Amino acid sequence: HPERQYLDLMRRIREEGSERVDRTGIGTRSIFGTMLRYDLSDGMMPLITTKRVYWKTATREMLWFLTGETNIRPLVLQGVKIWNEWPHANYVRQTGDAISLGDFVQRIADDEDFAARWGDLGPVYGKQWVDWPTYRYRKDGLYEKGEGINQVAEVIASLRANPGSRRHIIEGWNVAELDRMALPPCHKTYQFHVAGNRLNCALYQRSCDVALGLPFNLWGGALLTRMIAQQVDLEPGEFVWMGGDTHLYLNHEELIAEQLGREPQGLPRLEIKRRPDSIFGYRIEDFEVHDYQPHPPIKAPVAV
Ligand code: UFP
Repeated sequence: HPERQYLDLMRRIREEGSERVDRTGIGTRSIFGTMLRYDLSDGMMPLITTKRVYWKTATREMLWFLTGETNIRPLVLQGVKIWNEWPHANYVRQTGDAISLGDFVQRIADDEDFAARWGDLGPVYGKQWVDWPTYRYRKDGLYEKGEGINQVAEVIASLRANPGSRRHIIEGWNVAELDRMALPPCHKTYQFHVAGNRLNCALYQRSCDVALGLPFNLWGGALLTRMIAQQVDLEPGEFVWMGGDTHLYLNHEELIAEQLGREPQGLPRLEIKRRPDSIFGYRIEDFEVHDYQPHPPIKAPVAV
């Protein structure tokens, strides 16, 4: 079963990973340099079955990236909570107001001005993917803002025009803007590769929370590959995931023990029910997952 790779990675980090003090102060066990490979043919997806993964939430996040949006408000209004901790922590730190996470999120939903001021994550994925900033240098040595680059649209154009290229890349790591991002991109580089009539994708993730983050990142990467394949009229090929610092948080032990005691079940498949005119035209209703009967969800705290 393809999910064995994920469980084996989890087990290996738990047994062989070196213990490290990390930015969050929680501590991790970590291995540097890891790889997982998934065949995406026949609709197959790297959707974890040993716990329920909220694939619709991850899909909404991916569609939100593609809009170029970096404010959490559109996610909040759809009930997607995954980015809430960061703006909340920032708000509490900057204002000293000890508002609860729940009340903060409610205010983001109710108050548009408040959301504009406190709900933005800075120039994270969406901004870099579809509107990477450029600068035009003038004769006087100063520079002015140029037109933003839509990397996603450009990769689609290059896959169509020049499939054999080795330069089909979407990059999130904008060095000049890292200091303004709530979280520097984790899934930072996507490279696409055409082999015959198939589209392969490699994702490089610099930092990976294997228990909570990776199930989402695997789904997201494979989903992006499926959408792009559909747009450029190729069959989905292989999805290769590569991790830099690949870790388990020390406070995830209960989740890990529970999950490693479970058996993968079934081969979930993704059906995309419509082919929009562009990569930016997908809606949540376009996606349906078949044969997904996962084990129950497992809750664990996210490290902020
Ligand atoms: N993380 C993921 N996947 C993501 C995401 C975050 O695994 O998509 F946004 C985890 C990795 C790490 C933390 O545990 O969040 C980011 O912290 P740092 O920037 O210090 O690597």
